[in-house]
Amino acid sequence: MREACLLRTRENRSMTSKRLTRCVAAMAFSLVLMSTIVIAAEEPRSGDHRLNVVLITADDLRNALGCYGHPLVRSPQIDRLATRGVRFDRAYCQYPLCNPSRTSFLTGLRPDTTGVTDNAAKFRTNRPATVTLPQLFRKNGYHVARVGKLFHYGVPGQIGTNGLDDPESWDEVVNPRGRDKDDEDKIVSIKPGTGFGATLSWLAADGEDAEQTDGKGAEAAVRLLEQNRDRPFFLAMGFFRPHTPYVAPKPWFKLYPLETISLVSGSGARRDGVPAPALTVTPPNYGISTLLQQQAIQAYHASTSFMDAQVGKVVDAVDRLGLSRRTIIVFMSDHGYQLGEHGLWQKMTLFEESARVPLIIAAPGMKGNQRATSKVVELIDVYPTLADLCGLTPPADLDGRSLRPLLEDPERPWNHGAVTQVSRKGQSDPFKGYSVRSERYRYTEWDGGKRGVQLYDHETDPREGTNLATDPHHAETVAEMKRLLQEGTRPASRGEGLKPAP
Ligand SMILES: [Ca+2]
Repeated sequence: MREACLLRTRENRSMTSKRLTRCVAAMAFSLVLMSTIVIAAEEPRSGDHRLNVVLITADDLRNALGCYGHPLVRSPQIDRLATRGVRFDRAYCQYPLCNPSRTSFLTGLRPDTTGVTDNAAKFRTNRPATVTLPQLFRKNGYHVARVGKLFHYGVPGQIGTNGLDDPESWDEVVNPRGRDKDDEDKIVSIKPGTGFGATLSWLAADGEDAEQTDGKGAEAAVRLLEQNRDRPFFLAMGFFRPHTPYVAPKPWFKLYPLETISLVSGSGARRDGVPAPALTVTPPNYGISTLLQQQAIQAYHASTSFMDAQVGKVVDAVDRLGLSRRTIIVFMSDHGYQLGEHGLWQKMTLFEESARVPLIIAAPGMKGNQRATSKVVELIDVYPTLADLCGLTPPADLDGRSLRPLLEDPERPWNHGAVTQVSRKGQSDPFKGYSVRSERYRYTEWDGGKRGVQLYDHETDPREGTNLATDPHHAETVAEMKRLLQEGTRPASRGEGLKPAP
């Protein structure tokens, strides 16, 4: 009996040992298989080793993100992307409005070069032979796809349509349309009867993220990534949040209790010393109540966090599919946004909040990855940067420059300015405003200076509360910033480099 028991015990041990051996062998086989799959995914089927590109854009997103130091905003997905690439802390749009800005960064040309300075013009009318950023990749054999808003479409009116799209730029397009379109009758607006896109309006929506237009867009982008292609790809994913109306599913609003939202005060609220063309909202804050302003900011942040979660779905898919080692991921906005600074809201100003944009470039193997740079860059630099990183030759007349040197060394000297411009269309005498940013100063001229000049010292006055333009102590700085503005607005001068900026 005892022997039988021992025998069984030995048998059991033997069985256990055999099972263990088989189990270990199976695990080892699985690991080999998994690593083979990962390697297979990392290696392009075609043997074409050029890098892929995932270009993710947000709409009307200012630098109100966790990775840019915002005390309230929750943006864990974009923050995560920032920790693996280079975060640009002084990146600026060329025009704080959808169509002019998008046309500019997708062509690599300044608005004065494209001739597009409103939301109706088409760049091919003026420059039919333009090769856009995605088109350059098409011409070089990439599969080039767009999901959502890259070239301009009106929000919310043209959601789900091509809008002002450029068919020559893409092999494949997806125009997502979600329940946000069907819920428009529930939207709250501070100015009922006005288009939702042009005023402050919002909705804490019923339903799930995946039902929203941007949720459907993220899913479409993931599906495109999952199509294992035999050639490198360029995928542009254009989210349109947090553009007005600020619509996001209800749980995102709960992240921002109204009592935690403070309004702009102190130097950031000042309007004295500001030229009239700079003040786009009169009366200040549209004259609406503190509560309505808080609700608008709550909804803007909620829309941002919702959009951030959709960004995470796309980035997760790149990682899950084993594409990260050979895929560049860019995250950026088309322009910034005012949330009450100087009593101003939305866009079309030349203050810092409207001109500045988030920009993150995560390119495999860059020495500067996981760091930030305080050097001044422009959205027109994205086109030559992506061409450079992928070994493509861009058109010779681009207005921007490759940011590769900063991706390799975020601290290197980089004495360039960033120019942002707007048009003011009066009934009879339209004129322009130009603003240039150096690492320290912002300088703005309205109608060549005839209708006002602004100078702000960001070292001492980051809220742009004190206009120093007419202060004789700053005459030298004004002269230097004028020179920087002239350098920056001269067509196709950008490749030559500028003199050291102040
Ligand atoms: Ca926009």
